[in-house]
Amino acid sequence: MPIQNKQYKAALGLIHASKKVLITTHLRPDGDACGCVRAMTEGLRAAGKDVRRLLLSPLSSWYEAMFEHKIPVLGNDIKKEHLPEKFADIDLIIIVDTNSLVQLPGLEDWLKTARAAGKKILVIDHHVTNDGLGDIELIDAAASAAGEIIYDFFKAVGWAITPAVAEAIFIAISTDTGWFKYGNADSRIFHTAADLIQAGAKPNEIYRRMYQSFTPSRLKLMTRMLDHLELHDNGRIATQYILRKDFDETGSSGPDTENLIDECQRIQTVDIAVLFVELSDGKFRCSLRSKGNIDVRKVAQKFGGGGHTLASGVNLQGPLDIAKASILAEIRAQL
Ligand SMILES: [Mn+2]
Repeated sequence: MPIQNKQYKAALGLIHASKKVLITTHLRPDGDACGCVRAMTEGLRAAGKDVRRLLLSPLSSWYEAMFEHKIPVLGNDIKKEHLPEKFADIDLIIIVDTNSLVQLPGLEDWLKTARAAGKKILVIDHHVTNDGLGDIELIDAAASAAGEIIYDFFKAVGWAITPAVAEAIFIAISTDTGWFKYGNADSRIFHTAADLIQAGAKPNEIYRRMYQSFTPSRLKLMTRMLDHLELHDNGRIATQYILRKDFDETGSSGPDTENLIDECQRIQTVDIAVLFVELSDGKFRCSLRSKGNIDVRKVAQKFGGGGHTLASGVNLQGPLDIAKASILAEIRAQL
């Protein structure tokens, strides 16, 4: 159901009632997450709010440039046990692009105590998976990106779409639609994109920064992944993996895996793409993509993960062979 105008007004009421706002987003922030954090920062500062931000994992280099200075990362720059004192004076927490505790590791306890202490939480999200974390939630599962909801929010409450806001939201919507080529790239997103270009977003510059900014290490990591490509079920399912040693030997790191899963979808027969990335704790991050014939969220959900119909993810225990067999079995059950 589309978000009602009165919900936007209620969210604005929460913002007006606060002075110091903390914005955060999910683990492994993507373009949508970063674009939302940036756009909300701009809007809130223009509204006279004191804005602070916290990330749950480091940004990839191509998103770092979106922010005027480095945003602290939980675990690296701020210890979990210091959250209460660090953010004691925050009165509003805004969570963008997720509403799930599994996507906010390290924040669970603090969110609970913060809420009990009277801090308010505003959630802006477009995922179906939902822990109901907010006092007010702007949730639109039909939105292709959380940035789309942020755009509607700005319009509904009369906040200015400055060139900086336009750029941030354009990054959010373009990256979450795979540069307007996934199944979620509907007419609404193209209308929004047109408005944002009108407001100052420069697609060619953004494209270069987001998609033509590989380091040689990242390209080498991609070739490793492609070397590990296997096709199953007459080419309908593609599996790939990246191990810790692939990162070490190519000089790349976790954020470099972003979007690499899409490469194998160039193969005509491939309907479902799966990428396993070995994590530092020995588990595997399994990402799933579908061209549309199967709902990969259902596959991820079977193992406790979540996401969207065409893009989902879940963390699995190793070893890789077992993880792969379980995922393949579940995909076949869904087909
Ligand atoms: Mn998103």
